[in-house]
Amino acid sequence: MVGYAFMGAAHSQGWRTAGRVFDLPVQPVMAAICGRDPDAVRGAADRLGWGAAETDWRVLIARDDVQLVDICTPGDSHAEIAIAALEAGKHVLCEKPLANTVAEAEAMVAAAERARARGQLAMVGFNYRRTPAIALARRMVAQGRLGTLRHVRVSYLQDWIVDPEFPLVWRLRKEQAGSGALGDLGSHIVDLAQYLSGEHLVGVSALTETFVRERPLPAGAVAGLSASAGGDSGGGVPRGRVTVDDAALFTGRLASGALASFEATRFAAGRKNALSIELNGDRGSLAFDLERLNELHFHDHTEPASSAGFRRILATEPDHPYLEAWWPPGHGLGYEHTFVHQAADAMRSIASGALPEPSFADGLQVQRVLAAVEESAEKNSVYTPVTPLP
Ligand code: SOE
Repeated sequence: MVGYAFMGAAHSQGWRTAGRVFDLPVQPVMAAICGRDPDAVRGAADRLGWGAAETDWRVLIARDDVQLVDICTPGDSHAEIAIAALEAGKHVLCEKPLANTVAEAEAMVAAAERARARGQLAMVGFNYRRTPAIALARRMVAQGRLGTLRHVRVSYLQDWIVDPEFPLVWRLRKEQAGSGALGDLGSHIVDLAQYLSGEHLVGVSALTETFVRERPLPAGAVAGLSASAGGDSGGGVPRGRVTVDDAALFTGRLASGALASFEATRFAAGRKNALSIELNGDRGSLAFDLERLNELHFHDHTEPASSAGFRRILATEPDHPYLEAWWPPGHGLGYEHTFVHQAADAMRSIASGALPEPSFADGLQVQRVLAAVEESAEKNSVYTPVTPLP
């Protein structure tokens, strides 16, 4: 694994646990973790359960005991590491969004296609697909339970930068993160909208905003979503420019003609990690809320109006996706389990040779939607087509 901050810890939890819960055809072995600071990466290796620590990712991918490289770094290094790892014959799992630009994502897809011919995996880490209730929703849509889809309504709301004195961490710098709430949160909900509907977005109309344009520079390294500003030596804390969006709102058209709406923001005070989805079809609707992630709400519109209405399905039963290996019925799962499921699915794809989902091509498709959103926002919401995959 390259990177060991918040996402590195989450992915490590997945690798540590997957083979102990699921009956996997091949087992993950946590060979080595990589980061630039020798003491910090050694500490992370011990804490997270990795066998060795490296300070240069090129050395990591050259190791004979490394067969898969898991990339958990900021987006500006995804393409370089992923392409080098694939060319070195390694499988790759890359954290979302796949890249910072469409051009990088295209180069990654080309490398993934060459690698696929050699039997290598290239998968992107849209972990929420692996929430049992979301995977169940996908199954129900594919079974036709919603009929013809009319609407997809998704939002992903956080509030960790509402305070204008929250420092200028890497996630607020375009050169490292590519974009702000759009790439970080918007990429998840675009992926989920397309995954759940089974369709691609064909065009979007968008607004983006950066509410706080300057912030104090951070004190030292930052992991996760908390940080403090640099020390004040009398002259005030130095400040820098925020170069990404704080919020992105957009509407979109799916290939079938269904309409979708999206909201991604880090300025929804009181909303910590609130991802909600609703799908409406002519035969029914589904609703999901990440803050109650074991529940899926279903309305069957074919039932008599006198008794129809949303009912709660607890996605905790043995025949629900991923639940066969967990606790007895009704004993719920949490955020971290999505990473366990991701690790298990990666192992299964490697063993079967099946194209992993989501693939790098899926990641590129999302990247093209994000680019269309940015283009539309620059043109004051002009409807902008999404370049289709070949
Ligand atoms: C920060 O907004 C973040 O950590 C995202 O980067 C993750 O993808 C999401 O799962 C939680 O929030």
